[in-house]
Amino acid sequence: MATPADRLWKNARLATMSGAGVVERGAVAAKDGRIAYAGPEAGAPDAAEIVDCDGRWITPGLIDCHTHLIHAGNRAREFELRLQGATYEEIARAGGGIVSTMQATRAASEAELVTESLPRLDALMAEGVTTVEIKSGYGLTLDDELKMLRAARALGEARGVRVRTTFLGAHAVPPEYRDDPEAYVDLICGTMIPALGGLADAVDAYCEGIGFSPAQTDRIFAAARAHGLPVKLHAEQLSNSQGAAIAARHAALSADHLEYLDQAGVAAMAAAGTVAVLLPGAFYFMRETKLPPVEMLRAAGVPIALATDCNPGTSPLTSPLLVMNMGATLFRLTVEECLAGVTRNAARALGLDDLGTLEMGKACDLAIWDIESPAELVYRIGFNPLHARVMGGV
Ligand code: DI6
Ligand code: FE
Repeated sequence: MATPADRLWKNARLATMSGAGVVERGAVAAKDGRIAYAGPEAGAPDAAEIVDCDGRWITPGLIDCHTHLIHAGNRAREFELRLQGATYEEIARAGGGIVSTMQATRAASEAELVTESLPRLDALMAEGVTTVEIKSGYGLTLDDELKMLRAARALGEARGVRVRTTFLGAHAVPPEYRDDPEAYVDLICGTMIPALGGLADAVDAYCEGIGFSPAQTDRIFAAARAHGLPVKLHAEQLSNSQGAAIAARHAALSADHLEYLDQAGVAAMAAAGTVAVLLPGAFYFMRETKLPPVEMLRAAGVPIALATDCNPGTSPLTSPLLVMNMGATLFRLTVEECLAGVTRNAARALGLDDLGTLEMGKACDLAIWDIESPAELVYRIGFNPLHARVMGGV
């Protein structure tokens, strides 16, 4: 018999999210932080410590693959203005929107950003999140962007959660460059990206009428790739700018939002292996009516992920369970698709192939649930059946 595992969770039902599907009466074993076994209990190894799950379900720890978790202040006032009829674009063009959060974020210290953002991280973790992507993009100067990225890393250390950071200097043109956006793109490409020095795991851009043009996005992505960084894109959210095709051309990990994505964009993503990250919280909060082309994505075999897009302007949302419910209710995704969206496909959207399924060799990040079937995770609204969360086998 091989050396015993460190810990064994037995008497569980497994949603492996791998080819193995569901395992009734299953067990998961951890050794040195990795999954040493996931399968029928009958074949499980010995372990130093045994946890009886009393028939509960185990899924991979949830992964929120698109957030703007780090920011200062909130935009409740802007929300009220929108309730009175103002549009998101009008507010942005009048100096509100992303720029108002930028001002608050520039004024905050790194420690203040951590303190303000921790309750949002705690809300995600309370629903089983073990990995979270966090973008910069509310600093828009080199120093303030680096401050955000350091705060994101510090947040992960404070809670022992896996954090992947994304540099989103191309979130908005800051006011000081309003008359010369190209000069700001030069700054991103020539100064900011070269200075990231390991603080960012990927580069993102907001390709939109009120953001950056396809040509500017292309330039930013070329600079990112030249520095060895993978890219992701906010694409086709408010209009079709053909951003997904640019993302695909740069072998993007993901293109996100995608309500206005067309067949050519879908085909480009399929060919490049780019994940479609759908963000139903933003769709809901913006009262969008144009649905992302789910049927086309399915037909082309593009993997679909789901994320909170937690941000103060368009998706002040910190519940991956509600995201799954919205994915099903608003976008008509199946239960299996919703679960894959916050596990296996979310891992892919971050380029993390050692997470997202219950398979030997993957990191032992688990969520253990008080439910009778996985559909309950998607079906309920505002109810949290998490029993326990396991990070790296602990
Ligand atoms: N993600 C974003 O980055 C923007 N919209 C979205 O869905 C805007 C975020 C903001 O308004 O602060
Ligand atoms: Fe976003």
